[in-house]
Amino acid sequence: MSCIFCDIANGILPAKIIYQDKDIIAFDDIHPKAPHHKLIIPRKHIATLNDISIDDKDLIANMTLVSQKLAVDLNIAETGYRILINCNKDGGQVVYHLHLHLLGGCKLSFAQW
Ligand code: DGP
Repeated sequence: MSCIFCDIANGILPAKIIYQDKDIIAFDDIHPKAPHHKLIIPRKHIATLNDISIDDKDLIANMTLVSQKLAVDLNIAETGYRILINCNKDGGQVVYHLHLHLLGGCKLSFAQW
């Protein structure tokens, strides 16, 4: 099955990539909900948060560390930011490739998630 984020990770679809390593890639969200809205994804296809296992613990930890690094790079670490993962329909997940949202650059409301 085709996956937009696999295509971005594989260079098939364009994206404004701001970070990459052998396991993780980060890029601008196409529909930003804040002045800074980045997506951090694993290169390997994991559909939802329900699908991670203990074998993915380093990957998930490293995705969190990438978000921290990006917050510093974007100069929003001190003012503040939010990271979140939507899971399945009621969680608001639209793209079924695990991704961590990094939002910042303004005072975030709860509804802004
Ligand atoms: P979620 O609702 O958690 O599944 O968030 C999916 C996000 O992915 C949403 O904020 C918009 C973003 N998005 C969807 N398609 C594309 C795309 O083709 N390129 C980029 N850069 N972002 C996308």
